[in-house]
Amino acid sequence: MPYPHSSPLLLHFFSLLFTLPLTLHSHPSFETHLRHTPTTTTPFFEPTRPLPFHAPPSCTHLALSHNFSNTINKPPISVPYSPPPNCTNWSHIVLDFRVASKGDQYDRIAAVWLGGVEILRTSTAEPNEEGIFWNVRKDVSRYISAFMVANATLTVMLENIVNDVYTGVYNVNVSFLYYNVDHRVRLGDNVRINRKLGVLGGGGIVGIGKGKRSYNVYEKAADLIIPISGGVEKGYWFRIESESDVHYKEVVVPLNCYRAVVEVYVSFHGDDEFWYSNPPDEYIEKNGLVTGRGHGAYREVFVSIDGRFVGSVVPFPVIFTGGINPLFWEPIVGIGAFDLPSYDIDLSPFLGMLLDGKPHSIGLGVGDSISYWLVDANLHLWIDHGVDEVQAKVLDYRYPTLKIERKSEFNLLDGKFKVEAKRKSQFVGWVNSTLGNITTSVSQEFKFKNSIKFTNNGSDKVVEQKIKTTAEVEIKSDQDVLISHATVKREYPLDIEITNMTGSGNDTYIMVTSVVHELNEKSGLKEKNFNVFGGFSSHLQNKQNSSGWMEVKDHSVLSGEAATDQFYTYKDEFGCYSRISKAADGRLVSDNSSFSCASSY
Ligand SMILES: *[C@@H]1O[C@H](CO)[C@@H](O)[C@H](O)[C@H]1NC(C)=O
Ligand SMILES: *[C@@H]1O[C@H](CO)[C@@H](O)[C@H](O)[C@H]1NC(C)=O
Ligand SMILES: *[C@@H]1O[C@H](CO)[C@@H](O)[C@H](O)[C@H]1NC(C)=O
Ligand SMILES: *[C@@H]1O[C@H](CO)[C@@H](O)[C@H](O)[C@H]1NC(C)=O
Ligand SMILES: *[C@@H]1O[C@H](CO)[C@@H](O)[C@H](O)[C@H]1NC(C)=O
Ligand SMILES: *[C@@H]1O[C@H](CO)[C@@H](O)[C@H](O)[C@H]1NC(C)=O
Ligand SMILES: *[C@@H]1O[C@H](CO)[C@@H](O)[C@H](O)[C@H]1NC(C)=O
Ligand SMILES: *[C@@H]1O[C@H](CO)[C@@H](O)[C@H](O)[C@H]1NC(C)=O
Ligand SMILES: *[C@@H]1O[C@H](CO)[C@@H](O)[C@H](O)[C@H]1NC(C)=O
Ligand SMILES: *[C@@H]1O[C@H](CO)[C@@H](O)[C@H](O)[C@H]1NC(C)=O
Ligand SMILES: *[C@@H]1O[C@H](CO)[C@@H](O)[C@H](O)[C@H]1NC(C)=O
Ligand SMILES: CC(=O)N[C@H]1CO[C@H](CO)[C@@H](O)[C@@H]1O
Repeated sequence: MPYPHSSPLLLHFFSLLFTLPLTLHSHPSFETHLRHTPTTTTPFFEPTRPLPFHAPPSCTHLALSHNFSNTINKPPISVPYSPPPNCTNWSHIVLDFRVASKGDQYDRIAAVWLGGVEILRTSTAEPNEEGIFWNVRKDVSRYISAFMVANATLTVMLENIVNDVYTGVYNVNVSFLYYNVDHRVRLGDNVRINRKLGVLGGGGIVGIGKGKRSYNVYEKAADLIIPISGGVEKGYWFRIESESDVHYKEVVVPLNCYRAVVEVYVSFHGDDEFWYSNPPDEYIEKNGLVTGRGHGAYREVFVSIDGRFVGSVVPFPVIFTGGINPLFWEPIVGIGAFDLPSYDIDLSPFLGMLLDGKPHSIGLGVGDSISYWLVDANLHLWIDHGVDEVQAKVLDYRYPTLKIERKSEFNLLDGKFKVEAKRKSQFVGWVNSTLGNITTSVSQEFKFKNSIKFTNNGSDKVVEQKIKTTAEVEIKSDQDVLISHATVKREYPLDIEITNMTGSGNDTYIMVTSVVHELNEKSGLKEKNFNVFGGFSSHLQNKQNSSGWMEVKDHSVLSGEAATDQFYTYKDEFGCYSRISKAADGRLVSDNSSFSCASSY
């Protein structure tokens, strides 16, 4: 049975089939999609694990409530923020982002900042005439220093267009839930060096389990967070239009800082929304195609200090709710669509460059990019309160070269394109603080493989991509004794297939599509405290597969059938959680979760 629609399904989409003409010039800021879905009372959601707070919050505070109507080209919405006056008993904070919308609307990108520090990057689902709603919860305890600033400003950017055609207004509420967490399981103050590479989308708290109160014992939130971002007028994020469009922020790092981590937030839009499916420019030129979606399929977000490369990120390819086949993403949205991952890079080896009391320029750019990327970062700093100054020095800086190989083979519209890239870097530096003289070695490596195949005169397409990243942070004392060793390995396989056929109607065609998408992460940490080694490890497997078809006329979907299955498993020392969610034709078919993984996965 084709997708049942009470009202005519009018769904405008922009698939990664780049041969579609671009008509988005009237929407300069968005790459999004319009659609009407059948009645559903199920909230939209991104399947993930529950937050590890079992008791109700000490207090809840509605911090911002706004209807995002015709907000295009306007500054974001800002309100003053201060902690609720008589709510003192809390140690952790959860952000609750709640949205309701009704009407016709594209999907939109949005972000939340506190004092310019980004605390959530999210995107919207596309509403229908009956109205839809959802909420996103994220543990934001790692930003606690931003919450302690007196008279902070809370800012939400969500550029939307409302006119005769697009009627959907986004009603957004931002609330904070303050939790008082039992610290018994924390190694707490005995842990002299608390380091952990960021957990993707996990907000730093990793313990879960039925009736358990277990928390990430290794993560101590930063004492100070400096935003690496632009002015508030256009949202704090930098809008990056090309590979040469690097944005800089001058920062002065306190002289008693002993640890630094930069956290990068990123999303891709416009001609780069589907960057992983973009063919080389040569193919577009030789075939005389009118599309901006080119420049090959490789992208790398990089961070620099005073013009020196200090780290990079090949991002997880988040698919927004209008992407590839919009029918896939209701009510289950794509992995990361409601809570985009951020990426941590340990900059402690570079403190020797930063600790001179002078401004230094932190740069953000996207290698090989075309218009446009929204990128900003938070510089998390840990302060030694025992001294006014610490000493630091960079011991090893070698500019890491990128190995990249591109193969391109095509005849008219059919062809095959391959990119393989690899970068490995290692940086070493010491910091002499009241914690001792600590040497930090940070190594990062990624391997990137992408293949795009066009057949059937360019109308069928297969994309296969694999990203593997490894980050390691090793900390040694001045006696060359290993104090801590942290590793995070990630893998993001993505397979997309699109077949295009002549449709049944006048000027219609049918696209049969499938997507298999994964975000896998293994992290491990070994720490030595008073000659006792402690450890922690976690393993996340998050896989979505979707298949279906849609009948299309111009950019509108007329009918279709679509299903998405998601398998989520997370394991660590404290327990295991698994969740299997299935949706078909806009309805949630099943959603089963369990704290005993063996039985369900
Ligand atoms: C948003 O719009 C709804 C419906 O028009 C209205 O009831 C509500 O008061 C508005 N909220 C705000 C914060 O303006
Ligand atoms: C907070 O304090 C104010 C004034 O002291 C009081 O009126 C209010 O009831 C208190 N709220 C809570 C939740 O205790
Ligand atoms: C704060 O939390 C602690 C621990 O849960 C509790 O013992 C204490 O009574 C709380 N204080 C207030 C003022 O709520
Ligand atoms: C936001 O809060 C207002 C006031 O409490 C409420 O009327 C509205 O339904 C809320 N919106 C959402 C999306 O939760
Ligand atoms: C916070 O802002 C209020 C009102 O603008 C002002 O009266 C108060 O002094 C400010 N507090 C601080 C600590 O800046
Ligand atoms: C740095 O090292 C020296 C010699 O090892 C030591 O005397 C000094 O106290 C240390 N400085 C700080 C800030 O800890
Ligand atoms: C800290 O350790 C490094 C590496 O062992 C050494 O080169 C440096 O001189 C030490 N710094 C101080 C202040 O002791
Ligand atoms: C291939 O596509 C091009 C452009 O759409 C068209 O001109 C040509 O006739 C097509 N060739 C075949 C064999 O269908
Ligand atoms: C799909 O094929 C039809 C002809 O059957 C063609 O008109 C249309 O442009 C193709 N669409 C895409 C996205 O390649
Ligand atoms: C197909 O569409 C064209 C233009 O929209 C129209 O002139 C023609 O009558 C239509 N044919 C049929 C069979 O509906
Ligand atoms: C997802 O993959 C599984 C295993 O290959 C398969 O049984 C299932 O039908 C797929 N689901 C969708 C919606 O494609
Ligand atoms: C194995 C199991 O628990 N299956 C359940 C999954 O959820 C659906 C409804 O959401 C139930 O009908 C199944 O029994």
